[in-house]
Amino acid sequence: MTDQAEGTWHKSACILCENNCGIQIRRDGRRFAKIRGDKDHVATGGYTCNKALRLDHYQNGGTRLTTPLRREADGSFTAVDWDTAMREIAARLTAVRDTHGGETIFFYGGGGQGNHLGGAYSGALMRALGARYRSNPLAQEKTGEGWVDAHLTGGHTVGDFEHAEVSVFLGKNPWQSHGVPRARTVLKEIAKDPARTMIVIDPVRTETADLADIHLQVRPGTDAWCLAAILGILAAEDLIDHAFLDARTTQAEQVLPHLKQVDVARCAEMCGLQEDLLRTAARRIGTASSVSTYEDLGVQQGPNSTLVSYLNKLIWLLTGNFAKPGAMQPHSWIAPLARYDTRERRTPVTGARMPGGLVPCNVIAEEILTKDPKRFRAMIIESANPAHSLADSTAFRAALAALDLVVVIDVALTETGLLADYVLPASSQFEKWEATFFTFEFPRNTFHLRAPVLESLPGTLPEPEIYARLIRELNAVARTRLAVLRTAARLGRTPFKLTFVALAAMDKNVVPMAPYLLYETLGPTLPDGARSAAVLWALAQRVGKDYPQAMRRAGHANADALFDAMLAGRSGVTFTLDEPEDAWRYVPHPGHRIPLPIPELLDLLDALEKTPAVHTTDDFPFVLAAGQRRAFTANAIFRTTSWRLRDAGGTLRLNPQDAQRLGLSDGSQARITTTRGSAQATVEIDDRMQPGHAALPNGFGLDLPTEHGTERTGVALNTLTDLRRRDPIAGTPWHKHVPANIEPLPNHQETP
Ligand SMILES: Nc1nc2c(c(=O)[nH]1)N[C@H]1C(S)=C(S)[C@@H](COP(=O)(O)OP(=O)(O)OC[C@H]3O[C@@H](n4cnc5c(=O)[nH]c(N)nc54)[C@H](O)[C@@H]3O)O[C@H]1N2
Ligand SMILES: Nc1nc2c(c(=O)[nH]1)N[C@H]1C(S)=C(S)[C@@H](COP(=O)(O)OP(=O)(O)OC[C@H]3O[C@@H](n4cnc5c(=O)[nH]c(N)nc54)[C@H](O)[C@@H]3O)O[C@H]1N2
Ligand code: SF4
Ligand SMILES: [Mo]
Repeated sequence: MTDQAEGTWHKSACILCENNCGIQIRRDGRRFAKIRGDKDHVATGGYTCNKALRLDHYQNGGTRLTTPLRREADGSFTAVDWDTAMREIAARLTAVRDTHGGETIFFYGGGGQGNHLGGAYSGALMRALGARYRSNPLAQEKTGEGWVDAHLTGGHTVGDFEHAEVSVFLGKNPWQSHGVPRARTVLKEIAKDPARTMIVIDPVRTETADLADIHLQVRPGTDAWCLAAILGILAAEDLIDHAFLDARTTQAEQVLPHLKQVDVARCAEMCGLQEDLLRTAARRIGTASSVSTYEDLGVQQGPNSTLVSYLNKLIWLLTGNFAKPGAMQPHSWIAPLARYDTRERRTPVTGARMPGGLVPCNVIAEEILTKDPKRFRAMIIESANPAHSLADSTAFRAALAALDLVVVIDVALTETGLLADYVLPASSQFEKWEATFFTFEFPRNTFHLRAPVLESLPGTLPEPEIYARLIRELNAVARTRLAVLRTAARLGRTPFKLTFVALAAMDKNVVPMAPYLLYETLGPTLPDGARSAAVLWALAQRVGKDYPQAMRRAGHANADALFDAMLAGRSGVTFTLDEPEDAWRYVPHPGHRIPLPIPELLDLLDALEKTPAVHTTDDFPFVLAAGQRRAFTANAIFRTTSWRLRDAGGTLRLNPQDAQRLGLSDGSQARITTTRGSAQATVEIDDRMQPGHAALPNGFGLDLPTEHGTERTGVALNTLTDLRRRDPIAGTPWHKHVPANIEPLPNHQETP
């Protein structure tokens, strides 16, 4: 990164959503002068959306931290040096462990949309402390789906939308939120091909719905009835792939009777759709040569979410849409984002289920705000802003205040950092080696290790170094152990591997501490300062063990060759190449068959007739979708407002009828009130919304520093949400279904 490098294009990736499109950056000093797609990128081939071009606002937005901060008794922050911060934090964590037990130290985060490499080292710190509980944002969106997947196919699946004859988007707006790689290109291709059909299930006529052949514009929160109706029609009209069920699944006979009982007409009425339209959609799905579906926040953050995931998956399973081109596919992983285990772990205080081994985000505050001696006492938070992003900020903030110690690791001083005892400044995602584990592709699965684009901002450190320093302070690993591995690493990869395997056989701490051990021993031998990539060596070994043939087909003779390819591949590498039949090998159940019944969820399906579909009241008559993805939202990754070229304030979108009734017009101010709080927003009249439904964007309402204190633009959504509104199984929040009242602000009231 000398001056010579200024005129060159640096390869990296966008960090704003899970697609992590490959980009190239041209610098002017530390500024990102130009950004364009990387045509060589193995997964995205040059594609980007409008947001990647704004990444300079992340890198140089002006709110970066450059020194560790310590909270003093009077509540103020003092800048402290790294050695002091590390020594004091280690001492305070040790005190919590010695007094209350290591399991009262709780870890949250470990990565956002663009950075998972640092988080890969957090497990070693947890091990060193005896910490056992963790969570991250997946536990407020994807854990219900993961729980269902674990029962059915045994793991995560993705749709093959590039080839599917029928594509179904369920509570998902890929035009804006992506998730489907190269989403806009893929959606346009589907729309213009008369042989292919797009079905969108969404109460809002979204940009994706504009391209759809069939838009099932359900009433908000009634997807369970909509999907039950589709399954009822498939069963009644026998649009079921019996050959697939016989050969590839078990116990279908325990599921089908439940579906035959569904009262389709009543379900249609409940979700506000014409029965005929539901029949058209069901028949299209039931007769297609291939179907892929994508369920996302519109259903995962609403009522009956785990049931809806199950019904969604039954639709493609009963029609045989698994493990063939254009249909749903399992896939390999570089590292699984969560591990689902049928032995259910429970949280220590409230006994909540922990799908994926994660504490549901909505119970964290309840696990802390109690007198129970097993309550969490300390929290380490990395790459997340839970005081802003978790339901019920008021409760979560009270929980943070009740802890003995809160440590936040972030690039900026966030809403969560402001409540911490220590804030540790991380180098940005363009200043260090970085990667994500969003490796969801089949048959060609790819991984991208990014090299730094510029030097670390002085005073900041990459997360792997922060974790390593804390572990050194804790004296968690014997020096002799490190010395043996260091010597082996100097001798070469083969001696290193043999030594590592021998140590692991001797000492059960070696595997859990592996990221740290690798960082300290193999790390310094890696080229270009890629010490943080050391953990990938262990992940490559696992790829070689779990998917040996697929790895070799992708061109890697062995795990070490794959590791070297990851280190060298600036536009990413294909790490596994599967064949369609390999899909079945990913199904871990006996005979690689998919067991179809989930009794608990079949009970909920049967009970739908008596399940309330309306959660609004006279006091709170609107359904507020608190967190719509829009053209200029990107979680809370940018901490500037100027990155947005439109919708600078984050409008409240309302149907014209509602607006007229309330005397609101475009640009007027409205007050939004819920059981938990109230906020003010600018109204945007939008006939894409249905009456009674309102939407606010996510990612607004940050408290940004100004010359005179802080300033908040737009609504901090979770001042409005209630942590008790959550899924009974996965504990996931109802962000998309918040009963609310909306009224004009008196001083802005206009005559209708
Ligand atoms: N531009 C942008 N892209 C992003 C992000 C971002 O902040 N901005 N964030 C990223 C992240 S972290 C995620 S998880 C994804 C989320 O991506 P999405 O899930 O696609 O995003 P949302 O807009 O939250 O919700 C999707 C749709 O659900 C609909 N919906 C609301 N209520 C209901 C309902 O009751 N039933 C049904 N069927 N649909 C309903 C909404 O109208 C919306 O169109 O986006 C990622 N991509
Ligand atoms: N009401 C409501 N709430 C929601 C949602 C909603 O739709 N409605 N959406 C939910 C969803 S799906 C998600 S995924 C979450 C997201 O919410 P969070 O998990 O809190 O994550 P982000 O907003 O993506 O912010 C990530 C943090 O990482 C920091 N960061 C960026 N780069 C680095 C780095 O290199 N190192 C470190 N240490 N930190 C870094 C950023 O400054 C930021 O503070 O929000 C959830 N909350
Ligand atoms: S935000 Fe846009 S450019 Fe960035 S990764 Fe997602 S789709 Fe790609
Ligand atoms: Mo998310």
